[in-house]
Amino acid sequence: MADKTVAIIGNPNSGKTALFNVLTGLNQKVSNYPGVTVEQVIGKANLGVEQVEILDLPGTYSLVPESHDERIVSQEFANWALGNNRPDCIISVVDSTNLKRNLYLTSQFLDLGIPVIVALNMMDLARQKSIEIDHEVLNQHLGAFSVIPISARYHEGIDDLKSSLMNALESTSVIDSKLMVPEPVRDAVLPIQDWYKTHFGFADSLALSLAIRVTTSERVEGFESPNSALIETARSQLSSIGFPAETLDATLRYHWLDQIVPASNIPIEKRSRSERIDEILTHKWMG
Ligand SMILES: Nc1nc2c(ncn2[C@@H]2O[C@H](COP(=O)(O)OP(=O)(O)OP(=O)(O)O)[C@@H](O)[C@H]2O)c(=O)[nH]1
Ligand SMILES: [Mg+2]
Repeated sequence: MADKTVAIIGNPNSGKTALFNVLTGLNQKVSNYPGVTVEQVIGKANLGVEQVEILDLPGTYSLVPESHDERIVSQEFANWALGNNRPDCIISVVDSTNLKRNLYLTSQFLDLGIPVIVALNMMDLARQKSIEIDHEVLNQHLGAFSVIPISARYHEGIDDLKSSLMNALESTSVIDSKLMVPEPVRDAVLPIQDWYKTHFGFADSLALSLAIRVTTSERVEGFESPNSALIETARSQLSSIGFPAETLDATLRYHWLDQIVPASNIPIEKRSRSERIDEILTHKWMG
């Protein structure tokens, strides 16, 4: 049987390569500045009985590329959407101390219909900053395959991540995006969503995601786009209801994340006594 493939994606400097090294036993360069990984790197990991191919990708904040290494990621997004080299699972590595910003890219990958495991990385730093995330509550809203707190640097949560990965690789459940899109916006982009569905045979979520992106940017990296008249009609319909098309994708995704990220924060008074003591100790002596 062919190897299964797992792709690691995320913002620059979120710890993707650190996790890749933990999973594969390789020693790719890890460093504390963005843009360290500039090509994709492949390694193998042993997950119980299975050998899995792991792909480490350059970091990016968005799918609108501003550099060569960012273009690699947006090109892969397009390839995977079109069914080329589609990974069996995506691990989205996020910096837990900067959750909302990091989940923006995650949310775009959630629309592909591939199981996504969100690795809440840098939990060691989050603890020091008294950031507590209820990962189960977060995932009820996010709709990923799972959300697993880890620290790639200190090898925390890696067993949980691996066992979730094994489950994801066996999973056949259908994944639907939970992104909140107001009805008038849905109506405005519906003809474009339909175009993506008939043209490429895409599922609803992916077609909607691309319709939103193409209406925002007028062009989506790696895909043929619908004709400009169709896009122009959607844009003027949006502006007539007060939605600026130029920022549509970011506005919708950040609005959604603004609702769901605070809902997953555990307020300090709700934490257990031992957690609170832990925090005091961390503050006082570990700084
Ligand atoms: N404290 C802490 N630091 C981490 C953790 N994971 C990674 N780092 C550090 O974060 C920095 C970035 O790690 P990389 O693995 O190079 O990040 P990357 O996402 O591959 O970065 P790019 O390839 O540039 O996109 C390094 O200094 C790592 O040591 C973690 O769990 N905790
Ligand atoms: Mg890297």
